[in-house]
Amino acid sequence: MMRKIIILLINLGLFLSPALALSITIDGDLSDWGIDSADLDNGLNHDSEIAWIPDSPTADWIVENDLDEAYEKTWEEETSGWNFKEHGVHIMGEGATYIDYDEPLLIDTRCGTMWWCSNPGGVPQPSGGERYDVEALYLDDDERYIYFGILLTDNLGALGDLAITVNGVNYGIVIIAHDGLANGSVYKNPVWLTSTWAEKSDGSDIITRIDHNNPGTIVGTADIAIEDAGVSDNGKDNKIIEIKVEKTILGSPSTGDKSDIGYTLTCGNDYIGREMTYDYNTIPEFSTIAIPAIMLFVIYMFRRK
Ligand SMILES: [Ca+2]
Ligand SMILES: [Ca+2]
Ligand SMILES: [Ca+2]
Ligand SMILES: [Ca+2]
Repeated sequence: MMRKIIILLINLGLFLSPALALSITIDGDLSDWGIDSADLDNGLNHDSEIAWIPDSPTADWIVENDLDEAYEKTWEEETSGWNFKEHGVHIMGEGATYIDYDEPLLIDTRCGTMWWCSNPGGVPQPSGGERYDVEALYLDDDERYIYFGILLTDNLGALGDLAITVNGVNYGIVIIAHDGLANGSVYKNPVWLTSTWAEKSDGSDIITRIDHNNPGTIVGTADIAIEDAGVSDNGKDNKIIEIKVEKTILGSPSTGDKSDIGYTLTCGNDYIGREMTYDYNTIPEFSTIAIPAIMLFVIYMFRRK
């Protein structure tokens, strides 16, 4: 009898333990994604494409460092003029497979297509120069968590919030505390602030931060670390933002479900985003496992009598 109870408890314990967990530590370092500081230097300053490839075959990612080679110049804040800027790697992939990515233009909404507009055809990203460059976004999941890694120029005063749409439901994660919203807070159905000067090339809004007056419903807290990347490019130091959030907070997406992920600074001078695919089913809540297990145990004890 006692032996059978122990076997039952061991089986329950095995069932509860995550079979597939990524070994990612939220410490503001992307070495555990397979991208160390030497890779970052090669990727940012020597235009290496392979330097950006993460270890995990299920990681979805996008890199858009500096100016896309399709464009000759972008608006530089420091000179208040249209200047040539370094061209950089523009690719997106899953695991080690990747394709070229064309970074779209921004539309300057202050002037539309008027002749005096800063650029009637659109403004290449990052508008304002390297100071606003958001360079890479990495996404991955295991059975319990979703993980995010973002590389960008050190611009802590202007960090936006992370937008995630899971199966049609929108969530926002507060990246750095602002306007009474605590960092790490996850809100469901928030109203978003938008760029005051630009929109996307398809005319849609560039969303920046959760509107603290209409943040939606708080549904949980994410782990966030923001640290120096240890590398600079075009004379500006870079930061890494690393985030981990429980899938149950985001509606428990299943294998094959998709999410739109987007990130930008408060100005919207450079947005980064892509669709990610979930590769693992979410581990159910404890109660959904424990209750059937307890019922089985009760039935077992009843039949012994
Ligand atoms: Ca890490
Ligand atoms: Ca850059
Ligand atoms: Ca940079
Ligand atoms: Ca961009």
